Amino acid sequence: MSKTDNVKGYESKSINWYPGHMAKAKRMMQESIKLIDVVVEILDARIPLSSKNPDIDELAKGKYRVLLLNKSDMADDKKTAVWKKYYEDKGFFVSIVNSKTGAGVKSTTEVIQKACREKIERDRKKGILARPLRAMIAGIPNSGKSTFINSFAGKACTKTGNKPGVTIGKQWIRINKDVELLDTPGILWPKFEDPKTGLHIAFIGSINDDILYPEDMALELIKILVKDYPGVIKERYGVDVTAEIVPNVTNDSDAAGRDMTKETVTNVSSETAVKILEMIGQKRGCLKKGAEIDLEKASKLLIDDFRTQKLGRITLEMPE
Ligand SMILES: Nc1nc2c(ncn2[C@@H]2O[C@H](COP(=O)(O)OP(=O)(O)O)[C@@H](O)[C@H]2O)c(=O)[nH]1
Ligand SMILES: [Mg+2]
Repeated sequence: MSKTDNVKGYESKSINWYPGHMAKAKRMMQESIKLIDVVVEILDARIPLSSKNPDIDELAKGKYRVLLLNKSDMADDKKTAVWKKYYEDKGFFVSIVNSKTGAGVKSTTEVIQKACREKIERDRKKGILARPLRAMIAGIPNSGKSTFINSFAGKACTKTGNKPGVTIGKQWIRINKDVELLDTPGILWPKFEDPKTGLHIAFIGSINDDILYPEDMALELIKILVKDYPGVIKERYGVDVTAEIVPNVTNDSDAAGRDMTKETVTNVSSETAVKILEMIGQKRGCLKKGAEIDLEKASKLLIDDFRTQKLGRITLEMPE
């Protein structure tokens, strides 16, 4: 039995995550979408791919689209800039924000106006008096919808209340003379097409951890860290990752005798990841009775360190 066999598979637990209230949330969005000009989707800048729900492209057909790369304070600035460009190239209007401090939040008004400039122009030509643009915030759980709305609306905001004849039961928050927000954000459930999406979404706390095994999450995190942030594991845990990998490389050099260092480091095997996890566990004294390393405990420690930013600012995904 290989070491990886001890690590329970993702597949075995990937079934029951889908929440029953998904249909209701989707219905709410379908109803609300008729009332709005622009959908502002909030992404977690640490996972700009996994936190974006492709369903919304269908739901928001014909609407202007803004993407906010939120929690930018927790993500890697350079990578956030790459993602911004990536989505702009796809036609989205993109803004980098930190809803917690408010950085970049106010300027969302301008981004919304830019996204809606066709409509603004059209109305002006028709001589229609400009009314505030109507926006709906959408995003997966824990992406920061409530935090963003509170920051964007600020203290001075007033709920405009029901608009007779138009939006019975819907509350609007007047942000300023240019923008109104629907006060109920659209909740989208993450798409789980790739098993990695499930793991990445779990890292940011969008789904209940009980659904996944911490070992699976830790191994995925280790693979990413070794590949993209090689110094972090050494710095935090005193585990020299290269020492663990380079010997394999020397043995693994391909038939043509090429140096495989790069290939190996960009694609760490699960075996190696388990070895690194064990070393982290050892360094941190995560032991079971009989001095066996407690991989679950080590995994939780690593995940917790990621979530509390003890590993620094880390972006888990890059465009393909
Ligand atoms: N560091 C940081 N934390 C944030 C940011 N935005 C939201 N949060 C935190 O993320 C968690 C989820 O935010 P919340 O607004 O409740 O997400 P919602 O489920 O989409 O409404 C909370 O603990 C927030 O304090 C941000 O820009 N930076
Ligand atoms: Mg909320």
